[in-house]
Amino acid sequence: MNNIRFEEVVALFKEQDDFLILCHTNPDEDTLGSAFALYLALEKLGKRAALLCDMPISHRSSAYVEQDAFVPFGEFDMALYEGYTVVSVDVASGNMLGLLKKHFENKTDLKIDHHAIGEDFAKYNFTDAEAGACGMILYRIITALGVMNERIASLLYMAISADTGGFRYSNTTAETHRIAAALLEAGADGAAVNEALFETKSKSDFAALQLGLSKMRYLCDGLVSLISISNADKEAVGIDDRDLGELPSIARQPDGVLLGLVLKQTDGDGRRFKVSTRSREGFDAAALCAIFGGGGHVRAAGATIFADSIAEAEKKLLDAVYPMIGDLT
Ligand SMILES: [Mn+2]
Repeated sequence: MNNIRFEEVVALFKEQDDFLILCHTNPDEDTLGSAFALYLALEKLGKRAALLCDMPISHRSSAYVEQDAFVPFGEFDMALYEGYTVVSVDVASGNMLGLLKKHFENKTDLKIDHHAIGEDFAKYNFTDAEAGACGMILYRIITALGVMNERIASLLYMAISADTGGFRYSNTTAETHRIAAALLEAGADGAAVNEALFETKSKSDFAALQLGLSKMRYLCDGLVSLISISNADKEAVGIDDRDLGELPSIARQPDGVLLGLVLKQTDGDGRRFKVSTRSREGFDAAALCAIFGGGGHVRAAGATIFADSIAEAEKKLLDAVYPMIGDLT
């Protein structure tokens, strides 16, 4: 553990001049909103900042986050960022860095995160597991730096609203609402952010939804629901992994379901299966995912399972699920 205090985090941003900000792979609106808000805040302070992610930004964030502000990953040259202070946001582990892992695992200076379970891959770690979103931590840092504005406020509101499911999930606390209120007072366009996040879907989102619902099965007397999606399934309807982000919360929605599971084959050699979980009170999704070396939060977690077929990946997953469900019934 190499935790640093909040004051030291703020001092680091004041003292250093050049920053490289890292997002997690499969970027969601929390990592993107936090990173882009920090980028704008550092620019306002007269610092040099660069953004890096191994994948394009999510379409839900595209009204607020500029793809063009990111260093194109294919052109990334480590030599150009010598001496930069490397800061990761919303990244719990080296694996969450995705393709950035080979450059930055153990070469990140500061990790800013809110996942309860994670790895110390950075020189300094500032993790607040009480925060429902990394955006809440960035709100505190940017406020302390004195550079909040309307645009940054909307980005942080987006980060927080996304990770709390529009302030509906159990990670939503009084503090979440206090920070959201402060962001609205600072000029965040809350209604527009929430419309973009929750009331607007692309055609690909609907194709993913149709596919997901057609694949959903109930297990364990309806306590568990499972959506399994192969690469061939995705190809058949012309969608990719970025379109599937809503399915885990859909899997948890049926009344009586304690654990919603989405198992998807990911691109590459076809042996990697990503499991995304959402649970209701009484089931620890992070503990389930830890069995496979993954992690996350009690109600939302993820892991990667290696298998030769989707049937084998399902079996490995369910062999871990059944005893945990059995302990509850
Ligand atoms: Mn997050």
